[in-house]
Amino acid sequence: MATSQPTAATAPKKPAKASRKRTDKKSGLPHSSETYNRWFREMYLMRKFEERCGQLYIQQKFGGFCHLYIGQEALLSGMKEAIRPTDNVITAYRDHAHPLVLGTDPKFVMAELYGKKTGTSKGKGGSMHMFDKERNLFGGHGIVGGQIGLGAGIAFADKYRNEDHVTVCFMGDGAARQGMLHETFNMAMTWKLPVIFIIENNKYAMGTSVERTSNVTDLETLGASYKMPSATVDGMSPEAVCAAIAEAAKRGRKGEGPTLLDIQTYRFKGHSMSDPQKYRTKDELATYVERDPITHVRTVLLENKWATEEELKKAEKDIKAQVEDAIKFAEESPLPDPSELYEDVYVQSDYPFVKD
Ligand SMILES: Cc1ncc(C[n+]2csc(CCOP(=O)(O)OP(=O)(O)O)c2C)c(N)n1
Ligand SMILES: [Mg+2]
Repeated sequence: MATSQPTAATAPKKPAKASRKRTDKKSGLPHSSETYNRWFREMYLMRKFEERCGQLYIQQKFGGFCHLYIGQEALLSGMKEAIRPTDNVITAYRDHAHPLVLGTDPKFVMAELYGKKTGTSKGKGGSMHMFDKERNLFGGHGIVGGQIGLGAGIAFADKYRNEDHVTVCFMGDGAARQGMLHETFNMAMTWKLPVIFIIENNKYAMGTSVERTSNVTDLETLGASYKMPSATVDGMSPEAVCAAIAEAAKRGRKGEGPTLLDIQTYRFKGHSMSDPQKYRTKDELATYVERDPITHVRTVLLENKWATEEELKKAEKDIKAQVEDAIKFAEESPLPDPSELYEDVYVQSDYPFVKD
């Protein structure tokens, strides 16, 4: 753990804001114009940021890995609406969009991808290790399933300190097959930890489908052995995601323990940048692209006259400019000095096994 990054025990907490969830009486929709407008802008930012990342990676502007979130945005917008700024988030390596939705300036995320000193992990983490201490984002983890136990640990710290925060712990459908899940579920239920385990079920772990991974394809049932409240959720709908996470968060804050949500989504791009995608059909992809959450939210805004076409076009233009500014910032930022190589690796500055 880097010295500049939080441990669960030291992370500063901002005061909780009141929940913003409101039903819009006139339209009958579960959220207000304000929320749909914010969802549109958030999801559009995630999408454009990731599209540019894909292009920049191909141009070899930055190296390492690059796993894009395109198609899965409704999960994060739904989550953001359901939780408080004081809650914690931890995820795997498909993590560029998580800081964006939590409010990290895109330029710091882009700088991290470029390995620059101004990046969220001072350029030493790269694509798979986005952190933001102020926003309680605990990474960005490259070991599949590694963050499952860490997420429960963060929740344990909050429970120990009598905080009413919850931890949202994301994992892929592939990660859900790791042994770590079972050990963690067992203790999280035994100790009734305030953690929401979310399977970002995009149907594939690299090129391996859920069906090829196990006899049990209904991932919600993984909670059953531990009597963990579990549900399957439509991940192309920010409304459904928000409702499920809000309910889980309520339970967590009341001391009733963890929840498992199998949130069914789809990634529109390959696993990473070098993926010929022979394991899926174009038709399958098309059925999910038809349900693009950005198109859905755009339609809601226009149909309810909560935004005009011109306003949305203007928002799109502004967001594209914001992403270009982030790229410029990343390109113009300095690389970390080689002398910093061993800094921020361990909290203990004189950790004996690193320096000569
Ligand atoms: C412990 C471990 N095993 C294998 C890998 C290689 N690997 C990287 S991503 C991945 C697939 C994980 O898929 P999933 O959990 O569904 O997440 P997604 O990429 O779909 O978001 C694998 C096997 C790894 N990083 N860590
Ligand atoms: Mg997956």
